[in-house]
Amino acid sequence: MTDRDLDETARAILRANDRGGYTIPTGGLYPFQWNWDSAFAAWGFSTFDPGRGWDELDTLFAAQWVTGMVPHIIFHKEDAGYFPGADVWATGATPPSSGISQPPVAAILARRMHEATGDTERLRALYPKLLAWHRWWRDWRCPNGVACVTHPWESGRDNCPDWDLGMARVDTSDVGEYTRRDTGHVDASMRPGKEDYDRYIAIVQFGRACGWDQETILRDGPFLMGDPAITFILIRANRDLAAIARVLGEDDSSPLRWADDLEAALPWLWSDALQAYVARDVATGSFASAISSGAALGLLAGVENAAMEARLARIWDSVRYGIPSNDPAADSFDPRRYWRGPTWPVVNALIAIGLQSAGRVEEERRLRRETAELIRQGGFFEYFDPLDGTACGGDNFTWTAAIWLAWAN
Ligand code: 9WN
Repeated sequence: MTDRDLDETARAILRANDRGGYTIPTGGLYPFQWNWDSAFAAWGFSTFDPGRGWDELDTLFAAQWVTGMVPHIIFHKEDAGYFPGADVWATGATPPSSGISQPPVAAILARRMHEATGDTERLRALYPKLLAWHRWWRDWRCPNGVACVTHPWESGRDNCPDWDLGMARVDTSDVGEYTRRDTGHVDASMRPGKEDYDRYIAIVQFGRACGWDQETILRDGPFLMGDPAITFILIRANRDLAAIARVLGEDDSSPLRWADDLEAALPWLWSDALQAYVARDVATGSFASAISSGAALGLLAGVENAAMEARLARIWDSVRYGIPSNDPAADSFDPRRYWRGPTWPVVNALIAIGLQSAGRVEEERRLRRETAELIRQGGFFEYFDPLDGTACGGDNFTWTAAIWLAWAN
């Protein structure tokens, strides 16, 4: 297949996963609208149908809560093929949605979409919603300065080693029986384990029991960890939002201030032992024991740190394809198990945005080449083994098709 054939296939995947104004990540495994998947889908659509790209973001933000939170899943239509569905979350939201958020990449990608396609009016309509969402992150997810997550699913990097410590403290004794659906769609050895799922569900049950009251969740919730990835994404997203505000002639210095405050709080995530920014448990102060791709997203935020760069260079050089989601030197590294080792094209694309901004042309080219090679060899899969390139997880994946069109090709 030539690259132009792959372009055609990628566009066909986006069209096939389109459910009318929103896309699903892939049929079967993920039958609803996911937050950061949709932002990537919008970026992909913008390369051949800009109006449809903006529609994707509009549908996502139409599900924004009055608090400003943009949920991580929007259950537009019922589908028994995924667990936990709307009935388990029981948030009472319209449209039905989950009760947590996901990485705030929308402003970063909306800015790029606008630069490529114009359409200032579509961006203008989105701006107050982006601002409200970023304010929500500031008010409800930065209890000690950096961005924290209240559930591993909120991080978008579900079972990465960052969360092991916090997850170990989650009590699962009252979870009860439930039936997973994910392992009916893809190889169970590539998915999070049973113990992980019990804990995921226990955290959801806590949120549901307190009516998704954020004060209670932050104060008494079973899981709260500082996330280097979301902190870095939010730094970049706030600076991009400030740039959007300038284009629109809006006068609000809040996003720049929020970005500076996040950057000033970064030392809290610095592990002397690992010489990297890693996740940290708010309750105990303990650091995660491995360097994940969350650290590499420092490049997206433009954070400079020589010691960290040396670690990242070693990690990248120890695999053949892309930035791995976990350090191959760590005991927890598993090259095909979801966020415990595989490389994810979308994360590579975010890192590349940072490399581009910093004028690091050679590294950006290398990351693009390695990611493109994975897709050329394996197709539009969810993620890949960084050692031998084996394609893993779901096929015909929206965000892999999107980043092929918008960046990797
Ligand atoms: C839970 C849809 C989502 C991605 C996440 C990825 C995975 C869900 C799951 O799939 O998470 O949100 O059920 O495993 O980890 O990043 O947004 O593609």
